[in-house]
Amino acid sequence: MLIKKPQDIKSSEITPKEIYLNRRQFMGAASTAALAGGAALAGLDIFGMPAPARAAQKLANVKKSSYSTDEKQNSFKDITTYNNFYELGVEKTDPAENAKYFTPTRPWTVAVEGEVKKPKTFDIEALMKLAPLEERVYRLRCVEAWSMVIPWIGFPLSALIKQVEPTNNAKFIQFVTLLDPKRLPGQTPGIFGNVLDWPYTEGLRMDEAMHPLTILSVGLYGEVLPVPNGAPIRLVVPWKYGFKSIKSIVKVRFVESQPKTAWNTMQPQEYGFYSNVNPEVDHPRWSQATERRIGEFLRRKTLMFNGYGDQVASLYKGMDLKKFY
Ligand SMILES: Nc1nc2c(c(=O)[nH]1)N[C@H]1C(S)=C(S)[C@@H](COP(=O)(O)O)O[C@H]1N2
Ligand SMILES: [Mo]
Repeated sequence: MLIKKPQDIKSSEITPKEIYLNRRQFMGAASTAALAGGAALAGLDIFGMPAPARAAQKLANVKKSSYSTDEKQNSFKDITTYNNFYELGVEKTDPAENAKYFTPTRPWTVAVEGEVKKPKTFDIEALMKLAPLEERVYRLRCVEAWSMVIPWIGFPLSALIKQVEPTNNAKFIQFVTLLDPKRLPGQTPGIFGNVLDWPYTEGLRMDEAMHPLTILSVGLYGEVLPVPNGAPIRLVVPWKYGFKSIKSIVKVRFVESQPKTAWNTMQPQEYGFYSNVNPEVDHPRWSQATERRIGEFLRRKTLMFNGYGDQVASLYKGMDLKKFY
């Protein structure tokens, strides 16, 4: 019997067959989208300038954070060309290749609504001034058993939460990615067999959302957030599997009961709501005991809560983490 090592698992085996998209179909949808949108064909970048003329947009006044790891950081190239962003294709290199269809990502707004006293739609530029921007060098552990170290730039999600004043009924927060099949061709009906229920959604319990490690990221490596990483704003929750860290957010909804999330809706027995990194709870189809750090040869042991246990274990005291995976 052939026993596959985790590094040999192809994304086509991890991804349910139904959503493993046909590249030709995707490209067909993408070029239709480009014709409709025009921007990609015109070669415009995120700020509407011709792409070749643009120097990377640097973010000023970014302070260092004591929450950062001093582990070796992955390269900008690794971080921006090895991605999961199914709206732009399922192969790791697809989001970088197809970023042009989603460009420009400004203007952009995020609607904050639901169980809050002060619902408000924030412009991306206002969000970036809500709190001092910090560099947070975090480990990211994907459920596919690989990991990276990424120097995010962002601010605590708690800063946004405080602005809108949640009511006593707010127990969870749901996050929603932009739905726009013209710019995110992976959302084109039929292409993914409609298995992932677009738009991509994720959720956190209120105490997880308020935790100081939880950030909204608007940049990395000193620059505005690249498209493959979820421009212009995405969630980062470092002790949970990567899929919790939802990209290109347009809606933040405060709710009373545990919200629907995209992966949990598709495969509840494989992707729980909590999705805490836990080497003791294997994915039904592969082990979570070890991981491959992108750029390294030897595998490492996966750490409980991705190594953030000292900071977050208390959030789950008394919970059976085999049941609430
Ligand atoms: N909207 C959206 N968000 C998403 C995904 C996606 O497909 N769509 N993939 C998730 C997964 S599986 C991972 S591992 C991380 C990857 O983040 P990165 O590409 O910035 O490393 O994004 C998460 N956020
Ligand atoms: Mo992932």
